[in-house]
Amino acid sequence: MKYLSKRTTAIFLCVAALAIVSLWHFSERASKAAPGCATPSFAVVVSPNINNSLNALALGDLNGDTKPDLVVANYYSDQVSILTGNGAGNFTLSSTTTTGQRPSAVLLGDCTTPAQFVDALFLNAGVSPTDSERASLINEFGTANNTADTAARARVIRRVAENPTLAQLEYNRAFVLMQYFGYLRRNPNDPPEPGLNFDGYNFWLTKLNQFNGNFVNADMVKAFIVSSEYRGRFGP
Ligand SMILES: [Ca+2]
Repeated sequence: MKYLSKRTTAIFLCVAALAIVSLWHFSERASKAAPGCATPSFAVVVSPNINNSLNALALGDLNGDTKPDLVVANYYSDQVSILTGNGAGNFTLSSTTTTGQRPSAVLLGDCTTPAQFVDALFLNAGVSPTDSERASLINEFGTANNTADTAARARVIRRVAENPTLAQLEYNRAFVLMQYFGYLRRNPNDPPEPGLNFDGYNFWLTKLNQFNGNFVNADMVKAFIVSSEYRGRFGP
């Protein structure tokens, strides 16, 4: 028993000595920078909560601002998250999408076809193109099956923006808004607008669209001129 006690004490002392030497050695190494480098310093640059068990990530510019963004797969959350980079090493959580069970890898690539690109533009514009117009715009990309050709994208965007139907719709929206600014000197949803919403604006916009922008036939300007609100601006 006495022998075992001495042996245990000896082993303990040896382990303690090794630990002290290792700690001293590690601290010496840790405090030294690599040749030509500043003193090592690390700070957390990814602060958003990206959920449970980050299992894979990929770096790429997802929003076209030339600054790298991150896509991460959260294994146990069954989610994929996008973190937008500011170009200085900081990332902000911008969106999270639920996936199937246990996403374990992410891969980046341009998967938008010319047809999808053209359809999305018209959808956002609220305009339905003719078949020939749609085909003509898709043909801007030639035989490519993606939208990597930035010059073709620019041409398509310009042609959609110059679509006569879209131009008329935007003109009508601005025209109705001008009635509120010019005759009533207020926003469409400001008092004394009933409900303080855009119901009145939308009513006149719908009517102007129905008359293809002909404000005379739509009785629109006339309605503003004879309104008690407009006439009340000049007297009781
Ligand atoms: Ca970016």
